Amino acid sequence: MKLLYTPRSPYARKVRIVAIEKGIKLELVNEDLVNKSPGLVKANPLGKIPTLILDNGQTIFDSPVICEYLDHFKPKPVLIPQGPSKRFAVLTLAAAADGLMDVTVAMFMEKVRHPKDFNAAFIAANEATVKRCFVYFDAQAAQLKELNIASIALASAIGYLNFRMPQLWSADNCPKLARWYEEISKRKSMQETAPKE
Ligand SMILES: N[C@@H](CCC(=O)N[C@@H](CS)C(=O)NCC(=O)O)C(=O)O
Repeated sequence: MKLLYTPRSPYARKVRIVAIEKGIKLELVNEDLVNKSPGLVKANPLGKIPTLILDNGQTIFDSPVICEYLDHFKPKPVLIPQGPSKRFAVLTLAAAADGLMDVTVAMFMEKVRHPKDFNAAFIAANEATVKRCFVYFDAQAAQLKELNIASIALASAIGYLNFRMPQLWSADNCPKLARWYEEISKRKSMQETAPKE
């Protein structure tokens, strides 16, 4: 299985952590997102990473679908619970973590595109969302103790925020979340996938 990715992407990091935790070997293909390769746009018309290419040529995207595929491909350890009440609680937390990635990427891209005259109201609204997310996740810290798709997605999202905008990460309003993040960051799968340019 080939994973088209970049070493910076929090979405791809989530997939890589899932694969490592399950002992699934992925062939990593580092993509250029400015000059997209024919292989990437052929596999995924959106030209986005992560995109998974199976050995039979079938392609799978986006990151939640790839994670679901990997959980199906190698069921142990279970990272997406089956029982409905737990499943939808975990998937909702994972969706919030994916949303935190979206907000952080959007702010970063706004500042890359307009370094001198970025939209300050847009940045302020998104920073407020980040702060609300910290409070939301702090209140759910007990749910994050289990390793599953929600804890993996959130660790990837906070890792990306720390990589791009470390000034926004503060334990002040989310002490339980900060302690949890420190602990999960010690995992081998987290250390092997730390974002880099
Ligand atoms: N919802 C998608 C988001 C993926 C995404 O936005 N990836 C970014 C890189 S972090 C990308 O491919 N950007 C290139 C582009 O949009 O042209 C997922 O979860 O996989």
